[in-house]
Amino acid sequence: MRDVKRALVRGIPASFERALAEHAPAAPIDVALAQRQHADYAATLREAGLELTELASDDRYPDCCFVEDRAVVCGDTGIVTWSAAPSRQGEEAAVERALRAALRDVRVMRPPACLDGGDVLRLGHHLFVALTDRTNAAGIAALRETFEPKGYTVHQVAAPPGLHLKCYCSAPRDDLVVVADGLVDPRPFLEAGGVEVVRIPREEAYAANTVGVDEQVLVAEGYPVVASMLRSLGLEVHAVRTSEIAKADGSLTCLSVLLEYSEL
Ligand code: CIR
Repeated sequence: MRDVKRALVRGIPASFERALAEHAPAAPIDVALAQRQHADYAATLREAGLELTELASDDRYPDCCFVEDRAVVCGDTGIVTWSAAPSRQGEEAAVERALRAALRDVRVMRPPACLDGGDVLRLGHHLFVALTDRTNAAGIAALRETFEPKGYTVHQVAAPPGLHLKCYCSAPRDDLVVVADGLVDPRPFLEAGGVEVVRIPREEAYAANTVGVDEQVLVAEGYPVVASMLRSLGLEVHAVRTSEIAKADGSLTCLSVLLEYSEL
């Protein structure tokens, strides 16, 4: 048995211009550019040392590339989640198949429970989850039922200012949380113990959403203060272009599910 570090990703569909967005973007989504940005993201994960499982995109689901929302995985256990957004219901089937091929224990959330993985921040054996328009109390209960018997603690935190909890915070390592100053209260994370909080300036809030792979971190391109703060912590920074992803309210964590487990 060996530890496998793998990421599940799913390509950008041709229908991506119809992806959900809280505000219509000033310029329409350039789908071909979004696909190139996604390919660069996947290549960066590979460069950082991850193996990838790449699911085919599905034009019936304009948001299917935001695969993070459809599963929460800890160790050899995963829960496939149900979306509160009708246009995203159905994305979960392909994610469930991929998880069943990879994990020992796969649960499936059923409506009325709903949850987006973007609302769950993991720090080691602590899972922080927010109640949002996409995550309800039954979804949080399903998260608890799945992971608490496996030694994880689920903490409910305050509702975030954006669509998801991780719009303005992320945990690139188990001992490090990046939060946008004034937008996310870091106290619950600190209470978990053994955690350092990096407060980034509000002007660069979008870049609080990072993906960490060991001592490397993916950061949205164009946020120099965040990049330099993370470099000064000794992390190797990879800047990733996200202009088209951002038009659909997406950022970096949304585009993958990270898997770390022992092979079956
Ligand atoms: C949505 O509204 O569901 C997508 N357009 C964006 C999802 C972003 N996901 C994430 O931050 N985890």
